[in-house]
Amino acid sequence: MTRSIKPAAIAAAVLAFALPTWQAQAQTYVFNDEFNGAAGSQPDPAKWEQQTGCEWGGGAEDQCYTDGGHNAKLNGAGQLVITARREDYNGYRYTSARLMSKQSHAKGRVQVRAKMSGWQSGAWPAIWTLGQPEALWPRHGELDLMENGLNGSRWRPEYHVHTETSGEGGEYAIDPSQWHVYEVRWSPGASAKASFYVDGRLVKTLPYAVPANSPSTVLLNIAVGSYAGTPDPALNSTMTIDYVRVSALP
Ligand SMILES: [Ca+2]
Repeated sequence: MTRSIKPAAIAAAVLAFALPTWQAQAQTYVFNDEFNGAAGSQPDPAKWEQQTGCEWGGGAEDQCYTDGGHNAKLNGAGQLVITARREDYNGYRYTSARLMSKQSHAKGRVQVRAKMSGWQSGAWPAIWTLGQPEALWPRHGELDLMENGLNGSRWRPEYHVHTETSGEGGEYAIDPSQWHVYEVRWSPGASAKASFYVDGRLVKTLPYAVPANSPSTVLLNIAVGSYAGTPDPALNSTMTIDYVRVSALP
């Protein structure tokens, strides 16, 4: 017997083919920064909190984070540049910057186009999200779209999830000193998952079990030392970011 197909099903199938969900929604962002602005200007204060201070990673990290355009500024070519460098500052030997988005989102898709300068010991650049409230970490989750510098003598960009039950992750097979789009799509809940992409290519889907109310902020920073090793005495490491775009998931 031949199975009949209802016209409505055909129409739905054609529509789904004609309008891939992600392409159809790609133009609408719930949060984004293209980093357009004058060379030397600061990141938009309406969008980013510049987190400052010198006691990070339980005191294991070697940087002070500054604001005021000292270590994070626009380059006038539509990009944000974060620089970690050797510099005496408040009794510390390195300065850097850490930006956290002022908006948080309970689910969605984060895309960040970025590139890094060459590997140096002690440089720990990261593009990530943090489930709020942060004080309960890792209960509300962390998603590392790109974390680098944790593996010794060369760049090996990685992705990870961090929850109460998982710290899984892996490596991207790419050269992070070239431009790449790092992406994660996630939703909350006990059986939720997070999918990591690079340049639009699915790399891995991992469990991401966090409470339903775990809105995530986006973070951009270069830490120094700690898990990234003894800092290079001449450290001067940059992460250049073309855009941060957050889209809603259906
Ligand atoms: Ca841009």
